[in-house]
Amino acid sequence: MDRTLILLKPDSIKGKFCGKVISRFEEAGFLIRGCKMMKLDAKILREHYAHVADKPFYPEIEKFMSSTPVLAMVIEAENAVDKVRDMLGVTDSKKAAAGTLRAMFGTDVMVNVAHASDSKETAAKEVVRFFKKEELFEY
Ligand code: FUP
Repeated sequence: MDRTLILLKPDSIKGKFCGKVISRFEEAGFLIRGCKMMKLDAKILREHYAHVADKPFYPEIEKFMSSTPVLAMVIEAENAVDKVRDMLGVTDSKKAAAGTLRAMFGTDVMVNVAHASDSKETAAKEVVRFFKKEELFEY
């Protein structure tokens, strides 16, 4: 079983479709291991988006991602990273395949429903970045 980090972005919060997204993960067999609301500051965003922090669009990402709290989750299933990314669709919501979460709820490349870790290695780092050990649950 693998874990992956999800951040339900401000468009999910403002659009009130967090529940629908979480339902899809649960229906697909994922277990919720951790879940909390967080206001992301510039420091954690710069760390999380280090791979794009020098891009011209980065200030917009920082502004958007701190415009409301996000819902951070750690969810678990077999092959969790690939499964979640398949369910979300590609980064650009406008290009996301029909039936994916971004095709259904997303707007564009930045306003795209949720972040999900892009590899098992990244997931391990991202889970630690956003969750303390005692915030994750075995049951
Ligand atoms: P993802 O793995 O889907 O989060 O996407 P990336 O790592 O490629 O992008 C990181 C963040 O930058 C995403 F929130 C999307 C955003 N982005 C833009 O806003 N504009 C771009 O041209 C590319 C990415």
